[in-house]
This record gives sequence, structure tokens and C-alpha cells, in this order.
Amino acid sequence: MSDQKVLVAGAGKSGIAAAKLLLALGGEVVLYDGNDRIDPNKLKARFDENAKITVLLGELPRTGLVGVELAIISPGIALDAPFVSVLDEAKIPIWGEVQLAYHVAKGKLIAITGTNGKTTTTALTGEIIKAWFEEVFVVGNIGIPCTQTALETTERSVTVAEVSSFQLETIMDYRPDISAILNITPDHLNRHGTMENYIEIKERVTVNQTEKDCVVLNYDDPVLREFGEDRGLKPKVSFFSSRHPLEEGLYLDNKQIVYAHGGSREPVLDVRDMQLLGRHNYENAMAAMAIALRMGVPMEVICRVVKSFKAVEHRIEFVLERAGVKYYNDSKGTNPDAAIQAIRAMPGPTVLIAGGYDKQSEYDTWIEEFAGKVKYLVLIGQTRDKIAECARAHGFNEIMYAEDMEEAVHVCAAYADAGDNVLLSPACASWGMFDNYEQRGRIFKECVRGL
Ligand code: UMA
Repeated sequence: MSDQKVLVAGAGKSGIAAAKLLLALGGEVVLYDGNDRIDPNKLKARFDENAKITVLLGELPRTGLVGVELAIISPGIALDAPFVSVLDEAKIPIWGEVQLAYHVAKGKLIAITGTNGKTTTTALTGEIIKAWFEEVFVVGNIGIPCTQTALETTERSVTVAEVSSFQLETIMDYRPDISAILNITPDHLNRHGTMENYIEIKERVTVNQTEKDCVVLNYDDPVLREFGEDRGLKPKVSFFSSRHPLEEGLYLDNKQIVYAHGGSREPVLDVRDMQLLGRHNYENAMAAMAIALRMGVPMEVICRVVKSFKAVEHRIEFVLERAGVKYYNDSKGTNPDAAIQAIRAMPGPTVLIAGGYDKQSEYDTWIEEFAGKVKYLVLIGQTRDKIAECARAHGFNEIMYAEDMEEAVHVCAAYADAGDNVLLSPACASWGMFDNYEQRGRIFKECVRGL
């Protein structure tokens, strides 16, 4: 990549990390962002004074592409963004930021995707791998761009990456040694168009894998079961299941995780010894265990880490108890399916804060989960009216509106009785009111602590 002039699109975390990587490799960077309100001087100040970097903001002028040989695109940018057709016309190849990292990084790669649970599974897998290997990087959609650590990796490294559908859209020869697809339920359909397209993009994590590689799949997900049973699939398949005993793989039998292997069935872990709660988390744990087994980590090391692992921030995270009311932050519940898991995990009556950016999701199955659990629904954000209308259509009328998070938390505190739970689990993305789900979760926690 040395001496190449590369356009990096998007000046968020991924774009900055990709630009720094390209500069370190001796390239020249044109850093482009569609947001013309960004201060170009502040952006430039994030790089060395003499760095070979040009910043372009707003509409991309064709002249900005002179000499550009490659474009690296940030995950948040859809391929139908207007400037992408300019790149296509100029026949400039487009790689995702994750593909660039793959091109540069060394060592083993584990790539974890799925609609829900991938952050928890990535964090847990990272902990298990760290207990057995010396050089481990935990990166990707979890919050650290893959390009940020790519140059630090060596042949001895293991990179555990959470990869989103946004990131998989623009891979080229990306080939993880082990991939995992945890589940596929509707999400991001505003970007990917159809469910078929979304499924194809998720399954793309395996597209370059060979017989030497492995894919870990959820047997209970009909799409993934069929995918894993397809004889045309090249990587070896490891299934896990929380609903069916398996001949080979990890499955849940009542409270025991059982490892079925070569004709034997060995109970290896009692889920009551785990800190993580809920069936979805037992599935995440089994996926992480299957990955670690493929990496050669001994079962006793795996189980020790799984037992001690606590929930990640923003995923059904207990915040505090005040006046007998327990507050939980599930800001990572950014789609209805994830939000269903959070409602199911609540120990009793719940006042729920939801709403946000409209990803064209359907809310019916999520609202059906309210019965006997959700006492009041406090709505924020762009989707307020759509959710309220859907809730009323399902006979749920205990709905209140709040203008911001602070008001929402105060309404919850006023309406919750001792013994109730207050849960932020929006079923929507954060955009429009917040920069990202992390900021939304942190603001929620600040408001709760300020009560
Ligand atoms: N931008 C444009 N044109 C566009 C869209 C965006 O120029 O059409 C610019 C924006 O003005 C902004 C920049 O692109 O300056 C933002 O880039 P980005 O959205 O790719 O965000 P990053 O900061 O690089 O963060 C990304 C991931 N964000 C998204 O996928 C939206 C982060 O995942 C990830 O943690 C980070 O890379 C490191 O890998 C967040 C996310 O919401 C958590 N992911 C989705 C999810 O989990 O559901 C997929």
C-alpha cells in the first residue's frame, strides 16, 4: 500500500484508524466525510503535522479523486451513498475498513457475526482466548476498529473480531480461520432492503473460508441450520443448540451445557454457575465455547472463564437500586429481537423506555412480549408515534411520551413501585437523539444516578 493514494470515506472511528494505518504503511490519504459541519482543522490535528493527508468535506468533487487508486469505506456508509457511484464510474475499487485490516493483519482471525449477542459473544470469546494465548486483540463493531490494531499483530496473534452486516458488505478476500453466525432476525432492513439480502450478507462471513476453516452456527435458527447442513458449504461446521440435543456439538440439556463429541456426551457446565442470565446468553456462551474448542483451549479453562464472565456494558446491565426499584441499561437493544431478550430477562414488573431512530422494523412480536411484564411504556425519539400506534393495536395503552432521556427517567421513577424494574431497551437505533448506543446508555446511567 506504500505510495498508493487512497480515499478513506467516513471520518469516524473507522476512517481515522484506516487513514492512520495507510499513512503508517507509507501511503497518501484523502480523508472524505459527507458532513460539512466537521471542523477540518480539528480533524487534521488528529494526525501528525507532516502526514500526507488531505481532508475533503461535504460533496465529493471529482477532482478529489485524481490519482486515487483505492477507496476504503467506513461501515456506516451505505453503498447507495451518492459519492459511491462516482467511485464506481472512476473504476476505483472499494474495500471496507475491515477488509483493509485483514489485508494487513497477521495471525489467526476469529470473526463473530449475527443479529444479536455478537458483542457479548465477542467479549466472552476474547476473555477465553486471552486465558490461553498471549497476544489477543478484541476488535471490530464492539468499538475498536480492526484497522487500529492490524499493524500490531504478529503470526502468534489471535484477533477476535465482532463483524456487522455493514462491515461484511464490503469484504473481498476476508477469510477468518473461525467464523460464527449466532442468529439472523430482521434488522437494518432500511439499509439492506430485503431479509434475503441481509441473510446473504451475514452468511458472507464464510464466503472465502476453506475446508481448513470452521464456522460455528446456531442449530435452532432455521436459516442457519439449513445453511450449515448444505453440502456445498466448505468450512467445517460446529453447531450449538439451546433447544435440541445434538450428536456433535454443544447443547443445553435443562440446566447443563453438554459437549457431544465422538459418541460421548459430557455435561461440562451448569448454567446456574454463570453470571450471565437468560437463554440467549447461554447460546452466546455455547458459541464462544465452540470457538475456543476449535482454537484448542482446554475445556476446564473455557468453563472457568465462562463462569466468571459478567454482562458487557449496555447489555441488560444492572445500574443501581433506588427506592426498591432496579434500573437496567440495555441501550444495545437496538432492534425488536434484542429488546425481547431484555424483557424476558427482567425479574418482574417493568417500566420500559423505548423508541429512537426508525430502521423500518416491525414492532408486533416485541409488543406481544409486554403481556404481564411491562406496566408502562415511555417513548422517546423518531419512532414514538409508530410504536404507540402498534402498541395500541395490540391493546397496550399505558403509554407516555418523553422529550429526552432525563424526562424519560424521571417519568419512570415517578411511576415505578418498589419491586419494579426500569429498563432502557429501545428496540431502535440511537441516531437522531444520540451519537451512538454507548452515549445513549451512558446518559441513561447518568440520569439514573442523578435521581
Ligand atoms: N458518513 C458519511 N457519509 C454517509 C454516512 C456517514 O460521510 O453516508 C460519515 C459520518 O458523517 C461520520 C462517519 O461517516 O463522520 C461515521 O462513520 P461510521 O458510521 O462508519 O462510524 P464509526 O465511528 O467509524 O463506527 C463504526 C461502526 N458504526 C457503524 O457501523 C454505524 C461502529 O459500530 C463500530 O463500533 C466502529 O466502526 C468500530 O468498528 C456501531 C454500530 O452502531 C456500534 N454498529 C451497528 C450495530 O451494531 O447495529 C452495525
